[in-house]
Amino acid sequence: MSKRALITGITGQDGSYLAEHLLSQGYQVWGLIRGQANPRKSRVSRLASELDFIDGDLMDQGSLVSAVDTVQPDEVYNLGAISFVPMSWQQAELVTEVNGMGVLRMLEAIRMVSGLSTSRTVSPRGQIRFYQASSSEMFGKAAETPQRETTLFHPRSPYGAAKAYGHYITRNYRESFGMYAVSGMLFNHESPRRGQEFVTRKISLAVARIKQGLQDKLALGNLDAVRDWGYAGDYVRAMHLMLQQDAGDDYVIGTGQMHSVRDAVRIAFEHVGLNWEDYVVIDPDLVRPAEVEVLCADSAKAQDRLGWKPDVDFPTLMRMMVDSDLAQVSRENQYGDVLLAANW
Ligand code: NDP
Ligand code: GDR
Repeated sequence: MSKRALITGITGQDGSYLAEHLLSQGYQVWGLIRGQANPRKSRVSRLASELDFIDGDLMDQGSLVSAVDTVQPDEVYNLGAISFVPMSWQQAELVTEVNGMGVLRMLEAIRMVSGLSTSRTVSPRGQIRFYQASSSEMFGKAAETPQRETTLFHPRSPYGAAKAYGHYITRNYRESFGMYAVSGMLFNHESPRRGQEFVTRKISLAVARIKQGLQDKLALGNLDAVRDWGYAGDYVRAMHLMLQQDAGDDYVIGTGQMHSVRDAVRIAFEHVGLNWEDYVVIDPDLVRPAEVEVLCADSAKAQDRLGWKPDVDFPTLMRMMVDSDLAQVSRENQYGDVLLAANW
């Protein structure tokens, strides 16, 4: 019998890669879709013949209970979130509801459908396994670099604070009810499917447009921010591995390599034979109210216990994204069409 997985955030970057990975492993996959005629559903239409969709929203407890009850999954991957950090200063309450309370709602849905009592713990055997998409943003202004599972949290945005709540409540359900509940503390991961608001994709798309004469300048905020950027296709393998162990746990996932936004810009422009300093301008409005300056992962635990390691390094990733956007922009030119959701 093939395993059954339910994925929230199926229309996002990670949801699409994870769905592909699980389908390749012989899983039956359901994606939770929110809203009326969600336009982003078309992003996974390529997989539509193999995927099933079920309506639901992390803001709506009943819909989650109904989704879990209908699908009867072996594994639930909670990737749904408002994931753009600056949005969390503009709509702090909404982001907290979706990214924080949404985790609790999904855990409660699993608890109720599994018939777990609130007054006793049970053996994790035979239970629905739960993956929570935790984030390196929880570390924020961390007191140590690199960051590992035991590093203290110091979130710098409402997004990071909400993710910290999601992280702790996941651990709490593991400890309270014996649930197989995992937190993947993932560092930034990118791909040609990355949303255009995130810095790597903003850069790769701008480089492609500048190269083809469609754009003059690229406005950015803090060029000194340092991140540990990996490839999303590598990271979804880690998510799956985390749910195949004897018990749930927390794992840091990253490459252990640090690069600045300036490095990202340089690599991308160099790839098309241009000098970034001729094109990049600084827009102070893009600098965040509280910045996370440096993040770098110590993934020794995941490497040791899961046997996980990334295959794609950051320069290769940036060049992959530029190549993909060059192809997209040239299609856009050819057909006079705006292929905003392309590369999927
Ligand atoms: P995306 O922004 O690409 O996707 C977010 C997904 O969440 C979309 O499918 C969106 O669906 C869904 N969503 C938003 N609001 C709700 C809601 N109320 N109910 C149900 N679903 C909702 O994010 P990524 O794929 O990059 O990231 C996946 C997860 O991993 C997120 O939780 C993110 O915070 C976390 N994360 C990401 C990292 C990264 O570097 N990519 C690193 C660490 C953590 P819709 O189409 O309906 O808007
Ligand atoms: P981040 O990713 O906030 O780390 O969150 P993002 O790509 O938005 O920013 C990375 C760094 O680049 C700096 N920066 C800019 N960022 C954007 N978006 N646009 C700009 O013009 C710009 N200029 C400089 C930022 O200040 C920041 O330091 C991502 C998301 O996927 C989260 O959901 C996830 O949890 C974390 O990664 C880990």
